[in-house]
Amino acid sequence: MQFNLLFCLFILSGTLLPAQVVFPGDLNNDGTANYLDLLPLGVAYGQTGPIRFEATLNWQPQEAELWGLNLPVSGVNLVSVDADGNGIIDSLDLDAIALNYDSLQTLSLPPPQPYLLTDTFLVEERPTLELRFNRTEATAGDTVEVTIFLHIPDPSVFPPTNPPTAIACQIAFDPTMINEASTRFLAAENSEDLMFIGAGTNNVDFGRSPLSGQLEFAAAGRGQGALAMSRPVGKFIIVIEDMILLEGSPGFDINDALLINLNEQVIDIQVETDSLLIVNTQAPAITATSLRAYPNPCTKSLQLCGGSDQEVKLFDHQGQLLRVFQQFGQDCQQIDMDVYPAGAYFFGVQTPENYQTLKVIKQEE
Ligand SMILES: [Ca+2]
Ligand SMILES: [Ca+2]
Repeated sequence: MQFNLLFCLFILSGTLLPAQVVFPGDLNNDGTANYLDLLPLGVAYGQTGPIRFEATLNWQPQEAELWGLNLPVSGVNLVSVDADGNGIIDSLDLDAIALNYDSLQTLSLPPPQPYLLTDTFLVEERPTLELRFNRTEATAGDTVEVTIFLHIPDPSVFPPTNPPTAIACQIAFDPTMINEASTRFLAAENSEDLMFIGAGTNNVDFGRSPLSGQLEFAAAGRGQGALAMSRPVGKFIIVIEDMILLEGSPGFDINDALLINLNEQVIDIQVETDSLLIVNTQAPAITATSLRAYPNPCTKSLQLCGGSDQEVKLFDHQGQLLRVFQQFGQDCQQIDMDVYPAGAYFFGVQTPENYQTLKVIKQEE
């Protein structure tokens, strides 16, 4: 009888799936814990499997039993996605990503592989990931709220069984203009259904030091099509540096945007960034060199005065240089604005005393 029981146990253990080695926080088993690890969490949310005995969130190799499910495209076993090893994939597994952010590993089994999503879900009208600033102009010390907004032009293109569920991107900017120690990520409005992770160079929440001038962000639904229609997916607060040497655009840009659906297929996406202009509002006293323009607002042309014997630059509201010309003596000169669309423009001049900008508005005729 005892022999039979032992035999049965032997047979059972032979059918158990082989042990894996996982690192908590490297959910996609690509060798590091970072924002991309939120994508598998969105896809596999709510799945359950064997718990990991003596699980810890410490960044160390941990043996675990293979789960019976893999991620659909990358093929990563769900045992890696259950980062805290409690047998259920949910938002608590986010902690392991945050705790071990940017840690590297080569000892997982199977060994780490690049996270390659090779399947594309084709849509005619591409979604757009946008950076929306709550103001168009800011100056030293100002706080700017930036909404990361996902625009889905036609929600009906996504089958209800396979909606977009997770998004990730990097956001680049000019670090000399932004006080990076003050950057903070927040949940977007009405986003109880979204998990998110955001990291910056000085973000103490994650205790890391990646490249200056870069943020990393990801948001994911909880195993549902949380991203099947237009909505804000995240938000961050930036503070403009107290000492600004240059005026113009802080160069915010979205890179490597990745939108995936529940089947872990990639949906082609475009990116767009609102304009933000950093200006110096510490207005200098009017001197012979002070720039003045009239009429302002203008329609076809304006008279630009001041800036004597200096090179004057004309920028659009995004900080793009449009034209460079010379001011002579105390004279005013007529600037033709007919060639530009309606909107805000800036003249900039480096005088012997300071750098000045002058905002002018061009109106429709
Ligand atoms: Ca990873
Ligand atoms: Ca878990």
